[in-house]
Parts: sequence; C-alpha cells; structure tokens
Amino acid sequence: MREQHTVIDDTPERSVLARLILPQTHVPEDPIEELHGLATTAGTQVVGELIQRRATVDHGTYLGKGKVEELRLLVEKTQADVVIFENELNPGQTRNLEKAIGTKVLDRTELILDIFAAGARTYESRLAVELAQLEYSLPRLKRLWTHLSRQAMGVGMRGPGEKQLEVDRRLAQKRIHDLKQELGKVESRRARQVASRKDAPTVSLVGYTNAGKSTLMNALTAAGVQAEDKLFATLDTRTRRWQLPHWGTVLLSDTVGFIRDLPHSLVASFKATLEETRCADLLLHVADASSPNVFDQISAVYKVLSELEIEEKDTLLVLNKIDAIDSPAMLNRVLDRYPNAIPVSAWESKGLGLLTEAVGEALSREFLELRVTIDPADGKLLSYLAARAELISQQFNSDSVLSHIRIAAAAVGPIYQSAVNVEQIHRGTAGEETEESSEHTPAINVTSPTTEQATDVA
Ligand SMILES: Nc1nc2c(ncn2[C@@H]2O[C@H](COP(=O)(O)OP(=O)(O)OP(=O)(O)O)[C@@H](O)[C@H]2O)c(=O)[nH]1
Ligand SMILES: [Mg+2]
Repeated sequence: MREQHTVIDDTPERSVLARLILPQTHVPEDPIEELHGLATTAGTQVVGELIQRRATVDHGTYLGKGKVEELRLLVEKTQADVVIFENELNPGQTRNLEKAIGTKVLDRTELILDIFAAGARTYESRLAVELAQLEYSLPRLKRLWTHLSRQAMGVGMRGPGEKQLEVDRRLAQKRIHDLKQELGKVESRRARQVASRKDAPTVSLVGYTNAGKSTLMNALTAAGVQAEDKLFATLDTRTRRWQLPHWGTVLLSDTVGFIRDLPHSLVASFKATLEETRCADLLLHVADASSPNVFDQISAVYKVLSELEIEEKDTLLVLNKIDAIDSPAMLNRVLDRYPNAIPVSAWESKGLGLLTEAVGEALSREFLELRVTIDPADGKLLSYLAARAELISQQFNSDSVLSHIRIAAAAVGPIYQSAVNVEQIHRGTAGEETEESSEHTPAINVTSPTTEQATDVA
C-alpha cells in the first residue's frame, strides 16, 4: 500500500495592505493601522503597505494605473500571497486587480467576514456569519450575472456560465431565506430565555473591538472569559453574576465588539447574539482611552447601536487602559468631552470601585426598592412580582405576604394598585437605609438570587 502524506502548510499567508484615500475622507493618524490589526487577526503576516491619495476612484482598478503597477512590484518583491484593500471593491475591480497583480485580492468586508467565520463557535453566531457572507456575495453574483447577460443578449445565446450563475443565485437566495427563518426562531427563543431569567437587573458591556470588555468582565466577576490582543476575540455573549457591594446581584454580559463601518449584513445578523444588550437595563460602554482614535471609536459604537435599533438607554462611558496613557493631557482631552466618563484600568484593576458605585447609582435611578404587603389571595400580584421583580426576600404569614423587592420604576403601577401596603426604601451611598426603615423579621422563604460569582447563566 502506498503511504499517504498530508502536507500541512502552516506558514502564514503573506499580505500586502492597500488603501485609497479620497479627498475629504476623515482618516485616523495611521490610516492603515486598523486594517493591519484585522489582517493579523485573520492570520496573515503583513509584509507591505501601499496608500494612494487620489481625487477619484478608477472604475476599472480602483487605484490609478501607475499605483496598480507599483502594487504589482511590491507584491513581487515581498512575495505576498494576498492583497487586502481597506476600501470596498466591486467584483469587476477585484477581478481586474487580481489579473493585473497576479494574486488574490480581498476587501475589508471580506476580511471581517472571514474573521467572524473562523471565530464563530455557537450555533447562532455560525448562522449569523453564514447569512452575512451570503448576503455580501449575492449582489456580487447578481452584478456579475447582469454583466454577462448583456454580453449574451442575442436570441438563444443564454450560455452555460450564465445558467450556472442563475442557479447559484437561486440557491443562495433559498439558503438566505432559510437562514433568516432559522435566525428568527433563534432570536425569539433567545428573547424568551433572556426574559425568563430576569431575576436581577442586567448590565451589558458594549464597545469597540479590543477596548478591553472581556478583561473588564474578568476583573469585575472573575469570569475567566477569553481576552486577547486581537480584534473580535469575543463573538458570543457570556453572562455572569456580579455582586455589587451594598446593592445586590446584577447580571453582567460581555458580547461581540463593534468596529467602524461594520458590514450592515453582519450587524443585522448578529441581533440574536445581542439580545442581552437589547434587554439590558444599563449599558457599560467600554472605550480604549489610550487609542489615538478613541473619539472615532466612541462614535462608531453609538452608530452601530442605533443601526441595531438598540433603544437609547442609560449608558455609562468607561475609559479603559488608563495605565497605557503616557500623558495626563490625553486623558483630560477625553474627560473634557465626556466629563461623566469613568477612567479605569481593567488590567491593573484600578478605578473599579468608582465604576461599581456608579453602576449601583445608575441602576438605583431606574429601580425602586420596596417592601410590599400583599393579600395572600392576590395570586395575580404575587405572580406579577415573581415575573417582574427581583425578590430580595418574601415572608408568608397567615393573613399577609411581606415581599422585599427591587423593581424597575416603570413597572410599579400594578403594585400600587392592588397591594395592601407599599413602603419605599431609600438608600445612602454606603447602602444604609436612610428613610422609612422598618423592623424586619428574618424571612422564612428567601428567594434572593445566589451570591455566587462567575456563574455562567447564559
Ligand atoms: N494596558 C492595558 N491593556 C488592556 C486593558 N484592558 C484590556 N487590555 C488589553 O487589551 C486587549 C484586548 O482586551 P479584550 O478584553 O480581549 O478586549 P475586548 O473588548 O473584549 O475585545 P474583543 O472581544 O476582541 O472585541 C488585550 O490584550 C488586553 O490585555 C487595560 O486596562 N490596560
Ligand atoms: Mg472580548
């Protein structure tokens, strides 16, 4: 029998990065740094960079003819396997560039989709990525098809190439339809799941990719989630219990990071994964204060949130990585614009006390702590509380039920309507009751959530 050898080539692909900058384009200090990060995350070794400033796009090859030749020589010299463009290319441009340069050509969107495809682990994120990839390629398939059909216009001239594309297009459309249906189901299942475990207020970490969300989650809850110096290290949502001193338990979620000009199809298809964020009572927007592009990154995150139709809600801006900031002036520049932001270093566990206090305070704005006396026969109110409130304790007596609860201010209406008595508890910053304190015998049936930290409740 002949021996079989499998050769695994694990040398990374060598990439050259390219970008065309049009007039009036707002570019960061280093216009190719982020693409560099993406290319590295995707597993390539960056061996060259080329930037052209030009008044217009060349319709055929995107870059001007001279620059294309320069790119070809650079690829030859660096022995690159792939050229990655910051700009979005149309299929014709990709084809022409590939022909002129003699290597594979990708654009930023394809690169991001590739990173997501490689990193997606859960069923829902895999579905989301596949949908985004198909939606990205379908119009390209279409455009290609239109272009071919114009060439083959004569009667009886429908060539096999065109037929194949038509078949591909139909298959892609069918798959997109199925994926959307399946994702819709996953989305509502997820929404039910998130709603059903609402036994505590929910806080969701959001932010630009690599800002330090997972590191902060670990620092706050000892969660042990993966944090890495790479873009899109996190693609799935993880939720942990977080004990806020003097406040109680909250559910803290870490989720996928955002990026400037995130492909729209990708944003849309990640809705199921972002269900926790949609339902959260409070958002912690983590920004990398040591990045020269921090302002752009903060606005990009707000933009994606609105694209996701995540309604505006209470948000605390957290300025992370202050340990990596060289000059105080830089931090002040950010604080001048966002005076309520909370500077922290997740890495060195600095500023976390203040952050915790701010979260407690923000949640208290939205939540009321009440002692409610209920008629034991009022099953409707009892089940309402079980579904909507966090039950800190509950005591069943023969003629009354005494519930100590925390509940969203917006949901107290039915309680005031049918409870026998309602007492509101006000707390000082140290957590002591400052008003309307009352003697409270220990509860018989304590149903407060577990105080265990770092429990995966996802
Ligand atoms: N110097 C410094 N580095 C930090 C800090 N917090 C996080 N980092 C580093 O920043 C990188 C990204 O951290 P992550 O926690 O993975 O960031 P993320 O926001 O979860 O990123 P994605 O999941 O990829 O979107 C890692 O190399 C961390 O070690 C910090 O406070 N200071
Ligand atoms: Mg992460």
